[in-house]
Amino acid sequence: MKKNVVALIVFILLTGTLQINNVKAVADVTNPTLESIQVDKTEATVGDTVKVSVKATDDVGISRVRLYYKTPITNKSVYVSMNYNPTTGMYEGSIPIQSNSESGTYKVNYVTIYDSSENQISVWDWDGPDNKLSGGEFTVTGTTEADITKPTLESIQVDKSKATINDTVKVSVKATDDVGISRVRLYYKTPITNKSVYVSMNYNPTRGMYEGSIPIQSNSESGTYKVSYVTIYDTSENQISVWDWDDPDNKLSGGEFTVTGTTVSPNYKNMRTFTVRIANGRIS
Ligand SMILES: [Ca+2]
Ligand SMILES: [Ca+2]
Repeated sequence: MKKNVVALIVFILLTGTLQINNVKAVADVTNPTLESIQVDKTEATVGDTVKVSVKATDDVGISRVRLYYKTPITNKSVYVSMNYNPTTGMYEGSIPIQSNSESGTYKVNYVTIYDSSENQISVWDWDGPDNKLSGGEFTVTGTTEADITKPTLESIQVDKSKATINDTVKVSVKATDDVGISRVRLYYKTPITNKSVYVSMNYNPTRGMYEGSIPIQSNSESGTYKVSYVTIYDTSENQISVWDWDDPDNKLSGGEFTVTGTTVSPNYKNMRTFTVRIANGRIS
């Protein structure tokens, strides 16, 4: 019994010492280096796959590489998943060219390289001409079905312009796109404290509109709620935002509604808040 305890203590001491030495031995404070980026073809068309390879070095070891391209027309950032190929000693990714891929020259937007201690280095396309990213360029031709047109906000409407406690205001957004809308994000601004409130919007196929609900509760701020901004995305991640301060056609005003009868009136602004602390069942 006693022997076992001694053995355990010796074990703990030994492993503790070993761990400390181990940490000291592998402390890695040096960032990795990007050596080069290359593609297996500089011209591509529908049905091709462009293989991109990143060579990186580190004093200890590379753990992963994150690579983003920029599309030639809409300048969207596109993530390319990179995996280590032990045969070539490089990180490799594939970019399939489809009929709806944008035509033109694809350039690397940025690459981030991590070593095994999470030290990292990022190289950006604006880092200058010697940034080593140009090796990743390739040009796509012969694709004609890319969606490069942003969606349009047609209108916003509410089912009631006046509301009180226990009402639910239903807000509807009509949006169009040459291909298709994927989602709508809508934010209201509260009348007193000007807080931005997100309203979840879901597509109603019967009405062809995105719809959301705003329940009015006793503690809702009273006054006029206005749309702060709406962002509409198409199925190719093209997006348009309409803001309350940049709405020349006054399309957001259709979303306005006024709340009365709730306890949070304009005087609420002037109320003081304080915290009551309860300890051992007594207010302290
Ligand atoms: Ca390192
Ligand atoms: Ca579109």
